[in-house]
Formats: sequence, structure tokens, C-alpha cells
Amino acid sequence: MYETILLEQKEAIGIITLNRPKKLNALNRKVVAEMGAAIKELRDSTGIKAVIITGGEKVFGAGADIDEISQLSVFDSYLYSKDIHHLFLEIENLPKPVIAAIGGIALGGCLELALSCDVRLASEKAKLGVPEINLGLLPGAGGTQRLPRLVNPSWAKWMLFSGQPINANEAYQIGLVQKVVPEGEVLNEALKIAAEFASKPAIALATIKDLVNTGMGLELPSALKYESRGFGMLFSTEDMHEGTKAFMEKRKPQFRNR
Ligand code: CO8
Repeated sequence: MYETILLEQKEAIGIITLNRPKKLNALNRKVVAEMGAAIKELRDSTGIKAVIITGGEKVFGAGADIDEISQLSVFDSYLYSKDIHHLFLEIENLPKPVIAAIGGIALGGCLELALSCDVRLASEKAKLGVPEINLGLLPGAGGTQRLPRLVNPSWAKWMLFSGQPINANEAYQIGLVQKVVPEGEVLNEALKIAAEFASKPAIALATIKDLVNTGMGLELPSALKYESRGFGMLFSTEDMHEGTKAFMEKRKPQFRNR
């Protein structure tokens, strides 16, 4: 149904695979439109509890399609940047965990896509970078903002100023990826982690994700008030009563995501 991406479901896990292999999965307008539709499908599907975004075991993606962006007018490039921001915010705010499984190069707009995911896994062969400076550009899909919020701002500036990619172990050391796995194993590992997340009570998971995302932009006293409201709200869920009861009865909880 989609041309530039693949959308699959494995049990409770939705998997979006970038699928422009001849162009190293470069993002064009069609990819952005199709990913937007796929993310909405995954959001609305009650059977999906966690999401993986990947480019497969060899490449994650080489960034925005340079051929396409080189032909944009000033105003169109501004609008395109806003469209990509809209998509990446939808991913960031999806009320389900999203894992980026990075099998190989993740550059420019594709690294920025991975930055909008909740956690990132990388193959030991992966290279991650923001080379836009070499095109006389900047990472206009969130890279100048999400990267320094995720890693030490000086590391972010190093990557942004030099345009040089870093390898998976360096990315792990600066906190850009949470785990490095052997070549060819990134999807298996992502599926394991997604299955663990998917087994948790969905309303608590979505509330925690919203609290982290929203709270990071608030000063602490307001963020803590927001947390108290979320905590109180969970007492109205069946899963909270089941989780605490199961603990007292020394059995495994049966969460029903209600
Ligand atoms: N866009 C379009 N085509 C690409 C891209 C790209 N980003 N990257 C690779 N390709 C194409 C190549 O042109 C080539 O196509 P063809 O076979 O038709 O000539 C094919 O993919 C294979 O690429 P290479 O032959 O170059 O493969 P190599 O293994 O030799 O090199 C590299 C791989 C190092 C990844 C190299 O392809 C490269 O440097 N690519 C560009 C990386 C880059 O600069 N990315 C940043 C792009 S700009 C960006 O992401 C901006 C994001 C913000 C956008 C905000 C909205 C406007």
C-alpha cells in the first residue's frame, strides 16, 4: 500500500521500514507523507503497543533527498522544514514507545528522525552524523534542537560544526544511542525491547511518556504538579488495581490496558 516505506505488524509491535534502497533511504516528500499516514495508523490501532522505525540491517538512511531539496525555493524549504517538524513531533508524541533500530548510516534528516524516537539501538557498523554543514545547510528537521537536548551541547556542536559522522560506540559513550549490538542483530534486539515495553500497561506507559516529554519543557515545580495529576489519574485505571492486587497475591498481573 505504501511505496517508500513498509508497514508491518509483529504481534503488538508496529514496524516502519524506510524503503528507498537505491537512494540509501533518503527522505523525500512522499516518504514524509507516507510516514505521517503510517504513524496515524499505528496510533489508532489498539493492537499496537510499541513501534520500531528502521531502515533494515544495512542502512538507516542518508538524510533528506538532496536532489529534491536542492530545487526548493526559500519559502518552500521553510514550509518543508515545518512539514518534517510536524511529522517528527507526531512520532515524538505518539502515546506508545518508539524505538529507532539503526543498522548502518544514519545521517542528516534520518538521524533527526531517530532523535524523535524514544530510544535508539545501533549496529556496531552504524555511523551517525549531521553532515548538512557540508552542503551549506543546517539540520532543519530538528537536529539543532533535539541533539543538544539529548547529548552534551558541546558534543552536539562538535557534530553540527564538523559534519563528521561518529561510530556506534562513540554514539553510545555520549548517550546518543542506548545500546550497540552486533552487525545484523539490530532488528532482533529492537523486537525484544519493543516486546518488553509492549507487555506493560499501556495507559501508564503513555502517561509516563507524556510526563517526560512535557515535563522537560517545564520548570520543576510545575512539572511535579503535572506528575501528581498523572499519578492520581492512574488510580482510575483497571490496570493499576490489577497490578497492585497481583503483587499482593504474589502472581503475574494480567494487564488489559484499561
Ligand atoms: N539524497 C539523495 N540521494 C542520495 C542521498 C541523499 N541524501 N544519499 C545518497 N544518495 C544516493 C546517491 O546519489 C546514489 O544515487 P545514484 O546511485 O543514483 O547515483 C545512491 O544514493 C548511493 O549513494 P552513494 O553512491 O553516494 O553511496 P556511497 O556508499 O558511496 O556513500 C554516503 C554513502 C556517504 C551516505 C553518501 O551517499 C552521502 O554522503 N550522502 C549524502 C549524505 C548527506 O549529506 N545527508 C544530509 C542531507 S541534507 C538533510 O538531511 C537535511 C535535513 C533537514 C531537512 C529539512 C527540510 C528541508
